[in-house]
Amino acid sequence: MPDARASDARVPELTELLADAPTNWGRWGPDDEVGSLNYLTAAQVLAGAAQIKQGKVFTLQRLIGDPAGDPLWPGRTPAVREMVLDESHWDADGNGPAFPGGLHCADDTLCASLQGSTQYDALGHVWYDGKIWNGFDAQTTVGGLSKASVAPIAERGVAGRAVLLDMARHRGKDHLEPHETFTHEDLIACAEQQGTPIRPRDILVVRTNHLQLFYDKGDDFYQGFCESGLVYSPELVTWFHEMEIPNLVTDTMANEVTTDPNNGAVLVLHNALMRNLGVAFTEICDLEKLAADCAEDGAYAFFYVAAPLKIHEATGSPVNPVAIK
Ligand code: UVW
Repeated sequence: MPDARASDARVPELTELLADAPTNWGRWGPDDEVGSLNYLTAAQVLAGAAQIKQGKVFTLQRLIGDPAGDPLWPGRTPAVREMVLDESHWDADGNGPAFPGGLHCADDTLCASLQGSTQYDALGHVWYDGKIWNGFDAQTTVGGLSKASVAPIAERGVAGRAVLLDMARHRGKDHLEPHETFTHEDLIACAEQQGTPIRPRDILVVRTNHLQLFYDKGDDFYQGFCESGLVYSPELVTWFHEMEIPNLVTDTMANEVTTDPNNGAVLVLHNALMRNLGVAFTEICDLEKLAADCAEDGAYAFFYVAAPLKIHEATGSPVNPVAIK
């Protein structure tokens, strides 16, 4: 689990820390469940499609059930896929169904944490002070998210212009280190160094390659667990708000530094950006092939398309986002 702060200073409640933070509650009506994805208008879809110049396609999902391991937030368990029907059913025991014509087939099931793979978070996934996105009562999460589940995001789909922000290359590193943070100003500097400034309503796709440490270190990865990532400041939240960022996509489990080094609170940006502004979060992406290609051809903007699964009242859903250049 996230490590305690070295200092014994009091950790502020999110209600205090975010007391003056902006929200988009009510902006798209009292019933809205997709938040800042509303910024992805037809004009943004066309702006995204206009980035397609070479016909290159990159899928951004990590393999579920990877023999190398599935990177999971502490306390979550890996997906279990089980065969329920295969050729063995027609071997010695002869239990396979006898289809007219002699058809044989394979079937299986998947038992998986919906937050445990490359995923979209539902806007109702996190909260404080008894309210989730758009001011819905936190009681609406009991027994399933009757408000702001992942299903409305799945129903809508996500398509727009995206820009890759390769923070690892920008810092001259193979991967960012535990606890390592960056700000919106670092994102802007990274984009400028790459030659592709961030535009309003861009989907931000941020590469840290931090999870390389999961594959390199095994269980030691979880010692003093604190992922690298964006760190909260009021200025960062204002920048996301003014830039009307619809979707934050990263290659880490939580899209932000786990424990804020400035105040000791955990997952502050989940609340400031997702709960308050309605920014969609896409986590645990594999950005390695896309990033290598961007470094080679210098084209960091692309068409981004994703649709999580339509799962009733779910807190999140696996997804395989696609980047097209
Ligand atoms: C938690 O649920 C703690 O985080 P995430 O949204 O990163 O899965």
